[in-house]
Amino acid sequence: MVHWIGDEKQVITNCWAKTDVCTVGGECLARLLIVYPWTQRFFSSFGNLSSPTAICGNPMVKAHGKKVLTAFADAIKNLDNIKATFCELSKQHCDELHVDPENFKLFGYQIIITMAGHFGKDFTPHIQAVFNKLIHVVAHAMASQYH
Ligand code: HEG
Repeated sequence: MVHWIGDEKQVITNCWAKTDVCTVGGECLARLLIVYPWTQRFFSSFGNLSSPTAICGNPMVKAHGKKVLTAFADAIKNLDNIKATFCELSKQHCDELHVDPENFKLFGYQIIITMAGHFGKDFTPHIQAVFNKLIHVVAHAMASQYH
């Protein structure tokens, strides 16, 4: 189980309270699809992903990014129970969606980059370190039911 130390839980909840899941979610998924174009293969039903402009303006990308970040928000509400929180989603991503678990980390990095952009200098190295820990815990939980 993950050990949260010092002010880590506080840092996460404070920062998340100022995060607009809708905007940040869309930007994270768009960045994933642009920076790591091979991830587009999972979203062939999402319509036009032919250029960065198309991806950023695609309403299905925005909606799905919001959905993923909303699931992330569930992790933040259950910081001591992240593995159990993602048990079913992990099974689904393994058995039905066949998403390589490496992609969970790549998505997490986009969360950090997007938050850094939104918060600017308020996104201190300490806050970045705490979120880096969180995204690795989530990626680990999302991979926990793979076989
Ligand atoms: Mg996944 C569906 C969460 C990373 C590809 N993802 C979903 C759903 C949730 C979710 C909540 C909806 C499930 C449902 O409606 O039953 N995803 C989730 C989390 C994370 C993640 C919390 C990472 C940390 N997903 C992820 C990555 C990819 C991916 C990295 C691919 C590169 N997810 C994926 C696909 C679907 C979902 C293809 C189905 C989309 C659809 O058909 O609507």
